[in-house]
Amino acid sequence: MDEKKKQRIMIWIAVGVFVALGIIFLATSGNKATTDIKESIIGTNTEENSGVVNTPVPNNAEVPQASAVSRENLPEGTIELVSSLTGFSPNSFSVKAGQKITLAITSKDKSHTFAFKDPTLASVALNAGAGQTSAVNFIAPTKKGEYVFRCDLPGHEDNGEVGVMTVK
Ligand SMILES: [Cu+2]
Repeated sequence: MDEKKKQRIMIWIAVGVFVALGIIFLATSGNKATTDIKESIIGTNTEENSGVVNTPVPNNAEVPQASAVSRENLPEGTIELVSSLTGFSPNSFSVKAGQKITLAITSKDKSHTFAFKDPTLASVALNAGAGQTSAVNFIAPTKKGEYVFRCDLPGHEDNGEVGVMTVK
């Protein structure tokens, strides 16, 4: 093999390595870009992308429409209750006075509602159809104590669909 041929082979090997490195670089940066896009679309669960709307405050007469949401999108720290014909699970939870709360109910069987008995919290109202999740944001009362909630559909409270929110 003469020197010229050797040189040509060396050049082709160099070009091959260069192209391979280029492909690896593009593939890696491409993956990173995809991840970035995914993260910007999906993100972490925050209030902004949860689909939960409305933040009624105590003594607010306006009853907002609770939003039907996907359970997976609920923001971190959401108080999640499962409603069924036999009751809420859990049937009690605690919040801090004046704290902003995201509350969600998921119905296991039939349609259910969530409503406080205390009229100052009349604006916090949820209803979820069978298998659905419904959520609302609200500001916890500044008055500490126990606030009874229940499903206000006929007969449901009598069947045990009742619970207590403690404001600490
Ligand atoms: Cu019910």
